[in-house]
Amino acid sequence: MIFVAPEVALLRGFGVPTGPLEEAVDSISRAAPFRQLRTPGGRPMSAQQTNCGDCGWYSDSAGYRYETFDPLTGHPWPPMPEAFRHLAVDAARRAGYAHYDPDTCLLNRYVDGARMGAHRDADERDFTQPIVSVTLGAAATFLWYGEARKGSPVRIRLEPGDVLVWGRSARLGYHGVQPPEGGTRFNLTFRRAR
Ligand code: MD6
Ligand code: FE
Repeated sequence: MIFVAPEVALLRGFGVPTGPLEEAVDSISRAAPFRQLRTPGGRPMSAQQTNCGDCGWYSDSAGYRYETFDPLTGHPWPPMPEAFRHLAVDAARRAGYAHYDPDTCLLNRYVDGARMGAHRDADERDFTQPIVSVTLGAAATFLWYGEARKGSPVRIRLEPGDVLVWGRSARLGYHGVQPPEGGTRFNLTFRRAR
């Protein structure tokens, strides 16, 4: 494990082999399809999203929030697969968080030029638990800005199976991701939301 910034841990290849994780993504997306959400301001996001777990991150004109039921299907989000939970809990433990208990996983799908602009993950109630983020599919460059949205970010090239864990002083840091380097990239983002 290396720290790419204070309290931002990179675990290279921690999610390898990625095949079982990718199969779980497939199965989740059959029950809760990837869809393009809109920002509260009405602009479509370029990445596509779905969720698994007890609640799911959602965005539309009503704002950013967590929903217990998938607004698209009216059903609860698919349960978090045990392989997901194990990976997230193990990665968090390795990074120094002994009691991680995520209740949701946001799945992002990036095709073509899809990217994620600088933002921070601030819609959760519990900022004492870290975020665990897993890259699957194509590689992409992740940008860590830290406390302010401006300035030149730390650039981290993430390959399939790479895992990032951040929390404590970094929990509300600004970050973004560039488009995938050919092909489709998936990202799993685990949080304790409620
Ligand atoms: C991505 N990730 O890697 C986008 N957020 O595709 C995120 O926005 C993110 O990786 C919070 C924590 C970890 C992340
Ligand atoms: Fe984020």
